[in-house]
Amino acid sequence: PRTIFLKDYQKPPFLIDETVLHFDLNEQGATVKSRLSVRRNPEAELTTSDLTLDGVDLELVSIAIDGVALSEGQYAVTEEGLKVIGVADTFLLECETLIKPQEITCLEGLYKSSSMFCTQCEAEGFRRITYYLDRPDVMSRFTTTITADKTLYPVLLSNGNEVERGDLESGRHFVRWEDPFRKPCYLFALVAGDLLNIDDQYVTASGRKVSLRMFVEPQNKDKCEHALSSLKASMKWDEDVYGREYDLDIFMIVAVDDFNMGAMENKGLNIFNSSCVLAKPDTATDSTYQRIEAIVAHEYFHNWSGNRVTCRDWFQLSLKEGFTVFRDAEFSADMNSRTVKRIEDVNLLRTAQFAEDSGPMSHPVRPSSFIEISNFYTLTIYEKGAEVVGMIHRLLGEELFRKGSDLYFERHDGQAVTTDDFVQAMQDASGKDLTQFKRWYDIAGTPVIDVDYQYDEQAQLFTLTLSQSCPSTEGDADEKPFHIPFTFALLDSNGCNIPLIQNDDAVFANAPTELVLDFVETEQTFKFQHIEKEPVPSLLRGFSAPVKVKNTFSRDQLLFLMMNETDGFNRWDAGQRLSADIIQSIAEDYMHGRALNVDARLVNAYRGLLVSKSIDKALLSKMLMLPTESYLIELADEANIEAIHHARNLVRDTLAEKLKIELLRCYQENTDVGAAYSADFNSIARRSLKNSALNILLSAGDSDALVLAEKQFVSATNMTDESAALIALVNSDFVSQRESALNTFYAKWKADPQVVEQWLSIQCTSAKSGTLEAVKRLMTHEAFDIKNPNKVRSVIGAFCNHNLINFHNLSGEGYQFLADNVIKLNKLNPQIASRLVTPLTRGKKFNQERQALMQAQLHRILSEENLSKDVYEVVSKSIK
Ligand code: B3K
Ligand code: ZN
Repeated sequence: PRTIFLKDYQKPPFLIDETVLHFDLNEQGATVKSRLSVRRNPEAELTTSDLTLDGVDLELVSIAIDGVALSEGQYAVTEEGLKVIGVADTFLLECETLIKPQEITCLEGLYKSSSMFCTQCEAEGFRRITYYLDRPDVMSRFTTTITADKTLYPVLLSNGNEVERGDLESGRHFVRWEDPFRKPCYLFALVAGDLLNIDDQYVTASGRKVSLRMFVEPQNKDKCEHALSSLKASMKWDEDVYGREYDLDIFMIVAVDDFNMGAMENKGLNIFNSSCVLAKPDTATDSTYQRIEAIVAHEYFHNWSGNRVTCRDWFQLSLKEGFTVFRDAEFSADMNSRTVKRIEDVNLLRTAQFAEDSGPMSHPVRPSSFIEISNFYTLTIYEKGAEVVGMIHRLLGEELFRKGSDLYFERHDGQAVTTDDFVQAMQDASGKDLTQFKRWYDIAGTPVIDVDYQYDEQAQLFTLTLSQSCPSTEGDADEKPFHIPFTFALLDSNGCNIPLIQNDDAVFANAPTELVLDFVETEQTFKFQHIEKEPVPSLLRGFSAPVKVKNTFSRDQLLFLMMNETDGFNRWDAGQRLSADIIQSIAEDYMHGRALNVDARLVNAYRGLLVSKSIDKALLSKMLMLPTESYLIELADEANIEAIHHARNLVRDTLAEKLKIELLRCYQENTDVGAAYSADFNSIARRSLKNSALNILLSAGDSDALVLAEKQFVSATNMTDESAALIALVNSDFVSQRESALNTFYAKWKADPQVVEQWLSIQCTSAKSGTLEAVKRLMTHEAFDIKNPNKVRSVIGAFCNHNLINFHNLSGEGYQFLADNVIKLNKLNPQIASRLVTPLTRGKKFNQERQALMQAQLHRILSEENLSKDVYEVVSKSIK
């Protein structure tokens, strides 16, 4: 396989002004006719007499230029596409190709998902539909006509506005769509099926009426309300916060069961994975409600950040993804608890993105090379990319950031641009020099910050010294520092913020109590004057940069921060650091066969939280959760999974035993009987609190909790409570109760794929039951289908990523199981196979023995014949 480099980028030699497509959909296959108005690109660096188009798995039926069929010798068909030899400066190219949507299992291009046709073109799927310049910097106006059997496919959709429809012979019909906006082909979409539409409307700020239309299979018609209300909220928010209005008369959302990722922002026709858009209270959990709100917003926001202004090439992917994740995170923060949203995002970043950043596939936010672009839809591009935009936001402040985004959209509307263009607009609008900041886009790896501080009582001076390093640039002579916004405060012994005076000129009364420090040197000192008593520093508030801060706090300081910190994120983080520190020392003792004790200070701190009348419930619901095993592994140099698992469980069981009364009270106080379901963040927090309390108690084998869980399981009126009770039972030692609950649940919900996915993953993530045998048995269950990515994720993905104690079993069977399935999926769906392989590439965190077992499986995969580019890239880069 060939590596593609950013440095080799060249402008397209040809442009396509108009794209006219005609689809004939049939049960045997589909015929695609294209009419492309091609012209030589006057700006191209390279002039060539031949036109080379991309095309994969296409059967060419006919080809003509300006109405004249080409003869042999005038064109050549290759594995990768089509070459038309010796073309003029402008011409009309007509092609007819035959494709087989029914046979596509990779879910790219035009494929069938149950009884409907749908498409997925990003990144390079359009070349599986017809011959084309399949690159984002070729933007064209699309007109699409679809013909199909009218009974089987009454609904025929594509991008833009419907302009014509009519009946044809032999029970067929057609619909024609015109998209007035030029777009790259990765934003093309087509859907055909027997679907119901649920309609709504939105009036834009300037008074234009937009029809909102959701298309679903008939059985899902009562699962659309939440997505539609999230959509309207997103449309309003983008007007209020970014001044961006929607630009077509109709916005459509389609739900599809077989989909490789969450959703796709095709112009005017977003296609969603059913699990990321369909919800009603009795089938979807709170976290699904919130995920849907975030993804609907994300795809909608792409209409500006991605579609109106798109990427020049796929190395710039984070231009649209990082920015759009930043936008959807801000939206969710505004709709819900800002602190909780930040906690969830940072948790993901610190466990999964940090692991990626130090793993074999580590890459910068703007990668400089790839083999398969599908492998780069990563946490680094998305989440770290969003952090990088968030840092610009922090450095510029709300107002200048908005000026910057206005300039960016205005300057580049209708263009395909780079991350440099984005930063330039931010710099030009704000006057803030972002030259050094750009390093965040180019360097992989997570910077580490060492914090040192001193208090001089006599001089009333507090001195903070920060130093930074980045593992990926170690030993690099040109190593330059990052520009890091470091949000900082000082707390007095009552937990109050102290005014921060950096030089004597500052007017005392107006001194800020929180500062975003511009940390730009390798080592840099900041001084704060008139500090009367020794303070406790509050570091990297709100996680103001995606870095690791070396822990400098004692347990007592962490306890103080856990109870008094005024920054909600840091307060939660202090609790996480304290719990992690305690779990780590228990794990050490466990490994050395010493007696195990849980530091009583942690129990007392939890008691304090549980009885506190003042703490915000949303924050408390997060503070009650111990650091995950994945995070504890990420914190370790060499992780001993048995010790971590054992130590964490011991802490949890101790809390259950010592705080039984408080936990039961928490359960009761947060249980509503007979109240209607609401997905507002306060109700969500209360359900989360109650269910955490139940889970802690039942995991420790408490029999009162068993009674509560069984009662909740049968009487729950929403899926959050029903599945939480099931999870608690499944993770308990009450074997007969757990089996009966699982059977009852399946019998009740087997017709609902979204609920069945939950049923599968609850079993596969149970540390108790999650033996590999149970997982393998589930793969032969009627509910499982290896061709459906959601089922694969719920079973294989859930087990390998979230059942660590069983996956990492020293027999090596977990690793072998994963490799077997990667090999199987490599043929069916390379994108899913390559994503699944990740846990096998994380060997670095484990001892030699486990590393050797993982490497053996990677070698086994690599020796497979016909390995896809996707799997090849990940596995070959992971082999030592
Ligand atoms: N842009 C799509 C992701 C496409 C993934 C292609 N392998 C969804 C999103 O980020 O909004
Ligand atoms: Zn996106």
